[in-house]
Amino acid sequence: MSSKLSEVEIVKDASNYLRGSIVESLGNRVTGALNHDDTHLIKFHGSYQQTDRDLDSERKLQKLEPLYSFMIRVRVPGGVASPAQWQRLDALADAYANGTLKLTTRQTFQLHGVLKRHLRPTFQGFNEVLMDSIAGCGDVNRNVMCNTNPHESAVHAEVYAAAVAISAHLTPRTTAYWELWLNGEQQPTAEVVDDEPIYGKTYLPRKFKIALAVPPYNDADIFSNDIGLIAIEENGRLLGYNVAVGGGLGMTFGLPETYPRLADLIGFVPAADVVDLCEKVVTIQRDWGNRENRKLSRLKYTIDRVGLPAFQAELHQRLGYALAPARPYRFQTSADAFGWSGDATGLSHLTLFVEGGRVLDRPGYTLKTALREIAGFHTGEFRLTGNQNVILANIEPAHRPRIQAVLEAHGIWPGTVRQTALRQNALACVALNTCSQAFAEAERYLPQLLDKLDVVIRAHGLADAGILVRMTGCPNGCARPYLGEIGLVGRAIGRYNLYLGANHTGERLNKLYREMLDEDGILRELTPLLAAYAAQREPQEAFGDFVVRQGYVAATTHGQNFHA
Ligand code: SRM
Ligand code: SF4
Repeated sequence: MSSKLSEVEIVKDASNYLRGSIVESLGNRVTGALNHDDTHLIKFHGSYQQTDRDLDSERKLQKLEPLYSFMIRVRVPGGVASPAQWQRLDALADAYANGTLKLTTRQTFQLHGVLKRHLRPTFQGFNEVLMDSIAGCGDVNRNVMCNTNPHESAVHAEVYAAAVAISAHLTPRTTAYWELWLNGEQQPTAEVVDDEPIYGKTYLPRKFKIALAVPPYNDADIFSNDIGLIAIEENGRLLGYNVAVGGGLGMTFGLPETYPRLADLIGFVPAADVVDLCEKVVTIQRDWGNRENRKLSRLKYTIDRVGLPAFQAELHQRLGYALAPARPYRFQTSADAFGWSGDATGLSHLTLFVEGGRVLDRPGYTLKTALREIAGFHTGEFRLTGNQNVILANIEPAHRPRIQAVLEAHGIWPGTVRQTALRQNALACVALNTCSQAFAEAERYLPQLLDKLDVVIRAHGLADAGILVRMTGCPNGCARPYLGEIGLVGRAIGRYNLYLGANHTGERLNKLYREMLDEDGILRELTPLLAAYAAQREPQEAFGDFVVRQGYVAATTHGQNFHA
């Protein structure tokens, strides 16, 4: 093998299909950590080794090793969980994690703070309710996202089924997960047949993401994915999907060759061929992606390196046909619609705002307990949105008043549906204290900043203006900040870059407006802009479009001019 390959490539190659020395790592009682190489491999099993960064320096002073624990990310295609699954995750969070459930920006659950010795019982707990965390993280296809309301129409249901089928088709075939986590102390098999027909033994060069949307809703933010699929329907019948490739948001400060990029629309695929289309794109990235520099290994860089026409030609060759031209479509919003809704079948749905996606109990606001109680009698599903919220879906008529009463008793109703639209649409990534990449706070800080921004918003009569605010603790982009009409990206503790001018539908990236702002600076910069927006906007004009029209920032037309 070439010595230029990145370290992770060498670890994958030697791992015996993701087994490595994980059994030995788990058996080592001297440390709460895994062997170094296993920290790469465990990602493919849906888990990250982390430390409690709030305690790192104190423990160092005391000459203790960092407080190691694990984040685990479940695989929930399309974000649909049964009440039994919700109850189980709720219980696992209490038994083995930090007592909270984190709803992520890719429609799934994370547990944080799981100690090494509790990994197996946690994985086993998932398994008992038919869940797993395979490919939650790692260089494989991740949780497949999809519009949140499959029961809105037959088309939604078909698109959700496609999300599940794509997820199943692209899930790694190795049996390592079952051996390591579900068979107790049993040693992994020594000999393994090559059972990764799609990925091969070194899997992909990098993470890979797929999302599907049914216009006019783009709540899955499909253009930030390696593959984005837009359902095209005619007279209530699903015809197929417009295909977009090469989206991804991560970048590194000081490295302009890294940039967020939205996926390019390359054609239309009939519904029956969508799984095969995804496989073919994945295999091109497997074969052509950069395996030397992980900063440049996402599909977006592969496409920009070879050129879109060359990529399309290869895809058409692997498919055996050329994609038809993309069909017309229109997105209206990438936000969630909060509160009650009903459908033709007489069932109701309730979209609840979950600040920062964190399901927890606070004094006077016991969301976690309320949702656990609801899971005890609800006969529909819990549907996670890509905006870190939850929909109680398919509620029987008799359960509607009961659910509302539970929410009132726990201080959730009506507060969470009557926030400013700014707060309801806001996204913040996890950041501190668990994320190793964070330069600044996000989830723990954004609510306080919003308290102050809400004052400005209300003063200008903008309480119902659903401006998209997105904050992250670093430039990796986990809360999709470059698709925020207001994007705040952490540079250092208490300091953020301010980006403006994405549109409201997830179809235009924003642009850097100011750097290294502290809280006063953020409020100082945003207050006059919000005042101008309130006074001078055109009817229906979104904030992101307004700041571009007024020339505060230039429109970003492609990832390659994001830094311009
Ligand atoms: Fe992310 C890495 C959290 C969605 C781009 N992301 C991480 C890690 C694992 C940090 C690390 O590498 O050590 C974070 C764990 C923090 C923690 O303590 O939980 C983390 N990412 C998250 C979540 C939980 C944010 C949230 O608050 O909801 C989201 C989990 C999604 C899921 O369920 O699978 C999450 N991450 C995203 C998204 C948004 C999306 O996919 O729609 C992005 C931008 C889109 C993209 O992939 O380009 C994203 N995460 C990244 C990157 C940058 C990737 C790149 O191409 O440069 C990293 C760093 C990396 O991969 O090296 C990263
Ligand atoms: Fe961590 Fe950065 Fe992702 Fe936030 S954006 S969760 S700080 S990697």
